[in-house]
Amino acid sequence: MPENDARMSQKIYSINRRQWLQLAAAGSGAALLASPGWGWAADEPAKHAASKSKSLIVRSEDPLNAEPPLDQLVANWLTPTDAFYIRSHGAVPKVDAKTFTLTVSGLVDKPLVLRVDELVERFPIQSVVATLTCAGNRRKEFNQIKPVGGVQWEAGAIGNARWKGAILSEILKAAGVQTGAKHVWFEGADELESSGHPTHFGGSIPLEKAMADTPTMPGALLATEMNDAPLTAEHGFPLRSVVPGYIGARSVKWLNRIVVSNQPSPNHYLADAYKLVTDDEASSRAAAPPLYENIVNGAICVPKAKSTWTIFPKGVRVIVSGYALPSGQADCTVTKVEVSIDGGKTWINAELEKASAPYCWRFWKVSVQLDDLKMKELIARVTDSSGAVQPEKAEWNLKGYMNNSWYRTPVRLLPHLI
Ligand SMILES: Nc1nc2c(c(=O)[nH]1)N[C@H]1C(S)=C(S)[C@@H](COP(=O)(O)O)O[C@H]1N2
Ligand SMILES: [Mo]
Repeated sequence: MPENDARMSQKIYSINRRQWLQLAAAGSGAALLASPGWGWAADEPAKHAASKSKSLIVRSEDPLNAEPPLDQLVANWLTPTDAFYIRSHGAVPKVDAKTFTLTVSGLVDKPLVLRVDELVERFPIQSVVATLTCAGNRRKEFNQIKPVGGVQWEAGAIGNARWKGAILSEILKAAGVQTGAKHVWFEGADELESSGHPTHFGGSIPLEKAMADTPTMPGALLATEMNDAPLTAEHGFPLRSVVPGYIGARSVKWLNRIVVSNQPSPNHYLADAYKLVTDDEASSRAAAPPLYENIVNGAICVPKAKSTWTIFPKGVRVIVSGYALPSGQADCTVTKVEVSIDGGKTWINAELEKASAPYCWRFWKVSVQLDDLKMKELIARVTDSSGAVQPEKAEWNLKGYMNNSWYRTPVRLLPHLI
């Protein structure tokens, strides 16, 4: 197929079937990566690996939820795996990579059952950089308006990685999507409980998104690698979906089931959770649409916000830096980051670092002189190419999702002491 050939030339095959089998034979992802430099020893159980890593602040031990300190987060445009946030709803499932299979069923002519080595062997592979962020990133800041439950994320539930794997649309084409299909469901192998019933983590994306490949970016990827190494156990070994531009919850880890349907997934994490509601009524949840695309967002990472404030001497020059995330539509990029030291009355343009890439965050920095003894905070806001701007206040919601308010770092100035 000429069209396929053209696309294939863009792909990099870095892992072949034999290598995959060797990796699979070695055991879990964590064990594979238990080499010096990965931050933990080979004999430590994978589940505890990240909490032992110095790079992450653990927000909950069981299930493991952890985020990096903000100054570390902006140390690298490509987030090292051991500094990448971990968001799990349950324990990391025990999987045997040799026998682990992905099933593809539903509105398809030819249902598929694929081992991961077959997936890697049979379908075109692509390697892309995309930012993943949790819809609950910056949840903690909502407490200033009204308390919110859930993992108390600061602004570190975000990371930018290189993902490599099979292109979802190619697998769907091989299965033969039938007319009437509108959604692609994902389900993971982790065993969870919802309202007393056993369930799995899952969700879905519109078929249109699954098929929305460009030469440089797949609509979605079935990733086996993160940052040029097999996925670690916490990040979904041996297989996860990666949906560029969508909230992290749609990138399902330990992915073992795909269903093509005319309906969105009935899974709790799409049908009920991850919605913007202000009360706990089932009717409100049913009426609210599922969250899919990321919204424009950003945070100041240096200086790091403290629980009280950071103190500077009056007149000091400070370099303020952070990350900026564009909305999750195709081709949307960060176009402007502004910083205010007078409560949002006037704004100073920050310098944007690195060429902008679709579905990726962009770093920025600006040097400001702090002269006004009355100043209370550094504020930052991001604008993207769709014209979306971070609002002064995001709408409070019960679950604390999609907080993209102006980011505020409290500071206090001290007069010069002579
Ligand atoms: N199977 C499974 N997939 C999952 C989750 C989960 O708990 N189980 N958490 C989701 C959420 S809410 C987010 S934000 C991302 C986090 O991916 P990471 O842990 O690799 O950073 O995974 C998503 N995929
Ligand atoms: Mo998330």
